[in-house]
Amino acid sequence: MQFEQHVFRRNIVSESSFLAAEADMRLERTADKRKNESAASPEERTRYREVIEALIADGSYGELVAIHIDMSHRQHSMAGPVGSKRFLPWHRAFLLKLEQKMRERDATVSIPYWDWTQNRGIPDWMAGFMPKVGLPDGT
Ligand SMILES: [Cu+2]
Repeated sequence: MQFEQHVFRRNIVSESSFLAAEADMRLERTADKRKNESAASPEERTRYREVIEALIADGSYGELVAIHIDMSHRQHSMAGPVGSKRFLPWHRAFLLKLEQKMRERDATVSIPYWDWTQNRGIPDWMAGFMPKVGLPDGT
């Protein structure tokens, strides 16, 4: 019971600071509109991949991956109804955090959306993009 309370308290602190950062980013981005990935130019696609590779190289991407694989955030449906309700807002905040990191490298880059109702397959320009990501714990 004491352990559960500790974990619960830790999650509230870490998630509240994460979501507060997201709220700050949202204020900065209110005029932005996501672009369909199919409309991204070859240059935009190249910059996207290059920025991701740069974030992998400096460890930033791995830090975000470590947050995503931490299931104590209960951000997926496997956490039950709470996870289902948290899925979209949690991932929206997560992607804004990623995009902020990307823009520190290249202010013109953005994360496009993928309309899988029109294109069921992984977009061609991302299909072979599977770089190895190192996590902060060295794995
Ligand atoms: Cu997820």
